[in-house]
Amino acid sequence: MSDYQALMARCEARLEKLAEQAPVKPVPLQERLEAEGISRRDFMKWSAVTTTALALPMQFAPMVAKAAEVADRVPLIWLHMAECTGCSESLIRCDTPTIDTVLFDYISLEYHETLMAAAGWQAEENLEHALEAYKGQYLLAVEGAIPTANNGHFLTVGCKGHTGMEIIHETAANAAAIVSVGTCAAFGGVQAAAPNPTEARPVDKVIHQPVVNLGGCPPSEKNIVGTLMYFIMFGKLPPLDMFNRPKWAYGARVHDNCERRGRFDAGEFVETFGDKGAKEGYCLYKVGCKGPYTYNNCPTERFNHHTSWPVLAGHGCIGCSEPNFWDTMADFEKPLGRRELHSLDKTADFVGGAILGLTVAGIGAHAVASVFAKDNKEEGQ
Ligand code: FSX
Ligand code: SF4
Ligand code: F3S
Repeated sequence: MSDYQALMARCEARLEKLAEQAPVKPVPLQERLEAEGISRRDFMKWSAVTTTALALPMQFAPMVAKAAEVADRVPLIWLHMAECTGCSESLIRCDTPTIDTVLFDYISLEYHETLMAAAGWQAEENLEHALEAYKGQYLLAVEGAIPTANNGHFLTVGCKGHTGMEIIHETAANAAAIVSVGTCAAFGGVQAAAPNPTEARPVDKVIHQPVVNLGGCPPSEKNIVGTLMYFIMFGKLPPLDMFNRPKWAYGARVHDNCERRGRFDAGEFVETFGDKGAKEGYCLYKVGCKGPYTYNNCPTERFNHHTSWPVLAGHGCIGCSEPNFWDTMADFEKPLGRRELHSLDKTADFVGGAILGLTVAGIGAHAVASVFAKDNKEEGQ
């Protein structure tokens, strides 16, 4: 059996098993979508787009649809640690519901501090019940870093005053899979930026189980829902890169798919915000764009109903899906120059250094091209 056939068989068997379980939600997904004015045709289109985004062959599209329909059989526990809740906002903050947001509501969301109606003791009880009832089956999504200084007491959650460290250990113990949603949970984020007074750490440095890291401050709704879909379909973690990010979402540099890449190649750069080049949509490298060092699918998937992404809105990428970006990518409106990235990680050093070398060589050549372009223009004036 080829790898591809084995993957397909695994997916079919998993979906059949899930379909045999009693539905958790009283109203099937299809009816919910119809109630929101989303047609079957739109849903099938979404399945095809999600299949492509997940880097799966098109034959998987009906399985993506099927996985969405049985998504309510997969319990999801979503925790908030030290963070801003922008990751949840990225997913739910839409003026009209999309298939992704309806789906998020349709999944058996057992616990989510900012979305659930329960509060206080009731909320604590819900979490305890979910951990017991779905032992070994639930998907654990964590938003935010875990403060570890002072025995974790920089972060206590709920009326029992448990620390983030206690909660993460308890919930991770029997999770079927763990997803760090956003750069804070994945790499520490802003609270882990120097001097990191609370000694905030990423989830995978606090527990020992494997974790999928969804970089991005915040990650797009596509990267969050796509990862949930992958788990529903295959019951396992997707192929990951060196920072444990799913390759389907973080396999290419922002720079590789940027719509301004032609400008970069032509040596057409914005020199200062608001200049003529900015109005013409020139490349933002010289005003600090970190797209050449950043792995994410923002240019292709975008945010908020596929409306826009940072570079399209006119600001450079600040590298928000990379480890320690607050420290390594700043100043956000100046080019990095020859500074090394990820100085704590030798492999990353090499990769970052190699990318940087290529880019700087490219910039050198383009700078020459820019000078010629400028000279020609001046001569023609
Ligand atoms: Fe962090 Fe998510 Fe940035 Fe905020 O919670 S990744 S600060 S968008 O919300 O964790
Ligand atoms: Fe796009 Fe930034 Fe690369 Fe320029 S440097 S092409 S704006 S990603
Ligand atoms: Fe973040 Fe850069 Fe995308 S700043 S949102 S990775 S374009």
